[in-house]
Amino acid sequence: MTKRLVLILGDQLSTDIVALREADRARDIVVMAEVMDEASYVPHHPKKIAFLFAAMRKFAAGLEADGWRVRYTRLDDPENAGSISGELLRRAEEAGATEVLATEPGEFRLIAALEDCPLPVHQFPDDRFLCSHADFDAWAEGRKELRMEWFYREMRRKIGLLMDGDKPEGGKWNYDHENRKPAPDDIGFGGPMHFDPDETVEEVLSLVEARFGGNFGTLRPFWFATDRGQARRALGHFIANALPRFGDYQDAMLDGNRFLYHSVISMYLNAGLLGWREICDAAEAAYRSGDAPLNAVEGFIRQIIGWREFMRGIYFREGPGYVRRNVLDHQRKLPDFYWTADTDMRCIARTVEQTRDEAYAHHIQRLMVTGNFALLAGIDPHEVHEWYLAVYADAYEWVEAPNVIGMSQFADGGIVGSKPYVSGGVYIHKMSDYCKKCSYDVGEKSGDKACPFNYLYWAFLHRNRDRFGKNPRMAQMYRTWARMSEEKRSGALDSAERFLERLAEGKRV
Ligand code: FAD
Ligand code: DLZ
Ligand code: SF4
Repeated sequence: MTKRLVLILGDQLSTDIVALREADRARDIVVMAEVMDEASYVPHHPKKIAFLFAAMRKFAAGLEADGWRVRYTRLDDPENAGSISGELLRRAEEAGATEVLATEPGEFRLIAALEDCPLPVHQFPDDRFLCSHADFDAWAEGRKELRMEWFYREMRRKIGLLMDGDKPEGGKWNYDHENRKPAPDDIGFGGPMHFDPDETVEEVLSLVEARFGGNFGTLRPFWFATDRGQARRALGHFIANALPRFGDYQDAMLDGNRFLYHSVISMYLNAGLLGWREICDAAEAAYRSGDAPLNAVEGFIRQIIGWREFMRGIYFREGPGYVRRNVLDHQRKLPDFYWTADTDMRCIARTVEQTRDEAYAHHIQRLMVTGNFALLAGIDPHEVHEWYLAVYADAYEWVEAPNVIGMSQFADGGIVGSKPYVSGGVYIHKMSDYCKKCSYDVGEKSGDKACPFNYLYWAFLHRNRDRFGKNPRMAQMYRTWARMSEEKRSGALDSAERFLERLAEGKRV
């Protein structure tokens, strides 16, 4: 009988993953490998690497306890071939195996590497998602515009989540008008559940410290869940303690609170420790039992069965060239302060600091602080993409790229969003308390003390007027710009030019 290898990647840590379902416990051999190729295609945050290696080791031990034969390669194994294909070849030779069962990876880079592997590799569609590639393509076919809201409604109907017969629960599909409140003075939630490192985690932390200590990011204290049991507890903690306020403060930011009412489960979900269904079921159950309001639960499940699935659909539909899109022709280098937090812009400094410490920032920090700045300043979107892919514990290209290239940088020309997510300082001021402690003045529109987001915003609109001037969703802003006095307009444009010159010269801003 043919001997086969079963490949399990670092973000495929689910016991019901298709490659395992297709395999035979009695004759096939599971291969898992910590390899330098995967650990260094971008300079990943040390917490991200430690999380994955620890979770991989525990998952492998679980499979062995379940009767699977597992060949697990640690990073420091002298025989380590350094790449996934190399490890497959080495293990195939060792075991006399002639083919490989795999679940399709979440990045084109690795899909291509498996296609090029000298062994035959069967890549099965990853069915841990609600929407398959074929279903997404069928939904997208013939539509002039792909909009998440329509896709989301389709997903709600498909699985009957938060439905009242064929109508949405409560009569409306979307309760966002009740959400998006500015940050409250205090947060009655102590943040995500922390887990003390056990022996496996400690061993991995020492390895990561030695091998990746120079990467951007603080490794310790390390508090992530690293197995399914812990991830389930982290989910339960969120549902019971934070979900009820999730909707209200979803878009808020606080200088002194890194997590607000966010779930901080994306790294567990994306690695396979949790599944979308159990998360959404738990949230819906909290609503049905009266423990969480509809605006919170609807807002939360929309992120998971709406945005997350939509982003994956876009990535696979658009293909490998997507990460190189740059329709606005932005060419500036990513400023050093994305790595050092060394900037007087308080909102950026605090977001980068927390990214460095936690490998986490919530959506609005990613979109309206670091993302917004990069777009306004005209940073090369590919550099922005590589930064996001490296620094967040939940980052894999299938979900990161549409968020960065599409939603945040508008580099895809409007596939993900119908208008660019740009704002001046006023939005950040409304949704956070960063501006209070900033050395820039959010109320000033030009000059050395003025908030850079303010004049960069007008300069962005001005230089892109041919592209966005006729966009009905931006008409109001162009009218405001047109109504400003000539003096105000040139003040903003001059300030933007001076700021961008200082940035290019590497001066502190
Ligand atoms: P919550 O706010 O509690 O939301 C619940 C869940 O919804 C998340 O865990 C996540 O699974 C899902 N979700 C929410 N928004 C999105 C979205 N836009 N796309 C996909 N899933 C979403 N998410 C990633 O998982 N990986 C990334 O690499 C990533 N990069 C991003 C880059 C940018 C520029 C932006 C604007 C967003 C990015 N996101 C990414 C989406 C979102 O910011 C994170 O999913 C979220 O911050 C994770 O924190 P949380 O678990 O506390 O989420
Ligand atoms: C992100 C990552 C890292 C840092 N290391 C490994 C690894 O050593 N071995 C592995 O199998 N997977 C790793 N991963 C996850 C892969 O990069 C991921 O499977 C692909 O990017 C596809 O999403
Ligand atoms: Fe950020 Fe401007 Fe507010 Fe400073 S004033 S925190 S730069 S938005």
